[in-house]
Amino acid sequence: MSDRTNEKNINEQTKNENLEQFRKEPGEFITTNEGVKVTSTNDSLKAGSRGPTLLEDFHFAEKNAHFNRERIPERVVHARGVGAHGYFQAYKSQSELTKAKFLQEPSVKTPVFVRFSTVAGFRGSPDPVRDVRGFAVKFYTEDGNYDIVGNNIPVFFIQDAIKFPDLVHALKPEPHNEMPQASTAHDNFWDFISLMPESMHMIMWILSDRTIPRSYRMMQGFGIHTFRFVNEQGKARFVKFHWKPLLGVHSVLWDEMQQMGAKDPDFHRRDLSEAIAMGDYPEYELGVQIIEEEDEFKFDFDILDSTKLIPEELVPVQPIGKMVLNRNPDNYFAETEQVAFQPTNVVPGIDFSDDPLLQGRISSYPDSQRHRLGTANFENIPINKPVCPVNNDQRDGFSQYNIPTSKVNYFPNSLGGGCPMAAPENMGGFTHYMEKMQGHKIRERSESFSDHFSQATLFWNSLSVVEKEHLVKAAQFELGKVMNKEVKERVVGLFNHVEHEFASSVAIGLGIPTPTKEVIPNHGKSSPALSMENQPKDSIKTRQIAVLANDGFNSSELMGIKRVLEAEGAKIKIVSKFGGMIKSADGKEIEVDRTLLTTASVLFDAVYIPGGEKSIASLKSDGDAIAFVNEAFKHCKAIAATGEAVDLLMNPGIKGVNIADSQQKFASDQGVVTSRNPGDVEKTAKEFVNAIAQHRHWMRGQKSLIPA
Ligand code: HDE
Repeated sequence: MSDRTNEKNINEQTKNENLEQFRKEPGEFITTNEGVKVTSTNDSLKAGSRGPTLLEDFHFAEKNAHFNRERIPERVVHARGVGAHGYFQAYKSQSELTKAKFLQEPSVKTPVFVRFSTVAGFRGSPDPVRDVRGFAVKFYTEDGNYDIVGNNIPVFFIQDAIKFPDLVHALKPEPHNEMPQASTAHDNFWDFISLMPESMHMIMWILSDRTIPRSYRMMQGFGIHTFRFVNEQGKARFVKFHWKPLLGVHSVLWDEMQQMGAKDPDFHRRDLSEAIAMGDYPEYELGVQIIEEEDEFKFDFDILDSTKLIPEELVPVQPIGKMVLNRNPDNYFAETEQVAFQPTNVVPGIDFSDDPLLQGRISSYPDSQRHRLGTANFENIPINKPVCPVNNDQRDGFSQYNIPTSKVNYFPNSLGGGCPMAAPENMGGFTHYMEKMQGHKIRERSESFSDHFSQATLFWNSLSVVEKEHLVKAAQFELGKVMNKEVKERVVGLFNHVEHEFASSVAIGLGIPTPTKEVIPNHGKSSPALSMENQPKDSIKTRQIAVLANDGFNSSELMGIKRVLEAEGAKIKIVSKFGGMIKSADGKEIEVDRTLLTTASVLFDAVYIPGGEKSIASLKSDGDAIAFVNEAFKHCKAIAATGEAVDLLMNPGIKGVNIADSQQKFASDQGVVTSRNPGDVEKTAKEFVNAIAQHRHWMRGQKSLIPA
């Protein structure tokens, strides 16, 4: 197999080919790790068939010893994740801003590996939880690996890396009983937060719907810190990174997310890997906010403070390229678990800023990888291996499996012809940006980091009415799980510095005294780009639509609606009482994808019920089917019914939908589309498409009469 690591022309396939030499098909016979064929792996070697096992059984000993070592420490945070391969392509050369090679040539597809994750839960915890999501991207560039290790929220809890261990201790399950799992709704977390006013901006984001995303394919990513771009002429500018998903930014309801966690704990990783397997490749645009060095101090916050964002209205996000995820990993452990992301990984043209949170991360990640992967040679692991040559004299240590052939392992040397030698900048050597430094050695925070509330208020002001309602409820939930009353009161006290009305609403839900007066007057500013409601909603591509049907369904209605939805890129799943095939009234058969027992409405974006007397009669008397529709309604999803199915929606068991008037003119503005007329299928389908594209009909959520 050729060693691609010495090739210069990097393209989308380079990393894949580079991995190919490590892929391993199962051979014909079982062997030991040393390659000796094994006659049986069912019985250990014994003294007589009922006798004790013999020490001599090297196959048994090896098999067990390997098994005993199959776990490595999980990531201390972001333990639960899912990975995908893909490529990145720049829209045009960014040479004006940076000399980073992967941002120069639009025809080049730079291979990438991405890992999405939750933060708090252990490796086996459910995906659907309220949590920040990690959004880590490794670019395998011709100048070495470059990583953007970001989150789906543009700010962070703390300003200085030295507080990170405290933050993580507080947010993880409490140490005495290791509860609760994958949740911050507990005393320790909120106790810490109540004493950390700098976390208030991030807390507003955490309590918003951003932390309950519909899909990894439908959430933004942010580099958070301010970095530097440096061009060929040595000119530097500050830069912030943004990933924007082309499918839009969408979240679900908290009640729904909790149920999803029980019905399918793997929901988000399944959603990602199934989409990729079906050729629906997730795409994200990379955008940058550029700040000239001379503008460093022109904002009313410090651009080195990671608890602040730069509103897009002040500095627009310029799209510079697109990432496409088009291949699932072959093996979870080898790739997704062993991948080692490090903000430390920069390439010429990209550099750090003095953000004290970023500065701390630079040394922390490699240290974490050495521990987790058990060796300083973790870059040898195939998924971490750069696609360009790696040359240095750091040779020995656990699991070195390159074979350095030169006898010279020091620099400077003459015996090895001086190689490998230092690369001057014009030969691609990384030169740290010559930032001018001055200052006293001091443990102190800059005064410019001291406003902890203005941007928290900005975020609140930017949300829609429904988003605000969700946020208040989330705060009532999280703090409602806190046992200590003083902690609750302290947090609400901090909320009162963000927004008086918000703090008062939370207090009412908690049954604690409402703050008596406003502490800081609301500045009234907002940033529309922060609200998910203002994100485009124009497509139903890859949306999962449940079709509820039993024997006797109306085939022309079902097929008519299905055809239109599929033409728009939606995915249809037939959900029925039993598996196998169901037969329409006119004798046509269709295969059932899921039964009411094995799925739930929380795993879908919308529900369609075709008519057909017999099918509807059986659905009407099926509690699971009724609950399916009720739940979809409660979770504000688009619902369509044709023919006799309109009667199903009128069924007294179906709460909410039949709030509509007796003319069966259902609240179509609320995403319920109905038609009894067989000639209307095309029109109904189009209305349904529009209703699904809205993602959710949130206003419906205000009606709380649905028992589901
Ligand atoms: Fe991380 N973080 N972090 N973090 N982080 C880790 O690295 C750390 C921070 C983020 O899919 C760890 O490999 C410190 C901010 C992601 O593999 C560890 C500080 C942001 C991932 C670590 C931060 C992140 C990690 C755990 C404060 C968003 C998962 C094991 C200075 C910009 C990457 C590991 C993946 C993982 C340390 C703060 C994002 C311990 C010290 C801010 C997406 O090294």
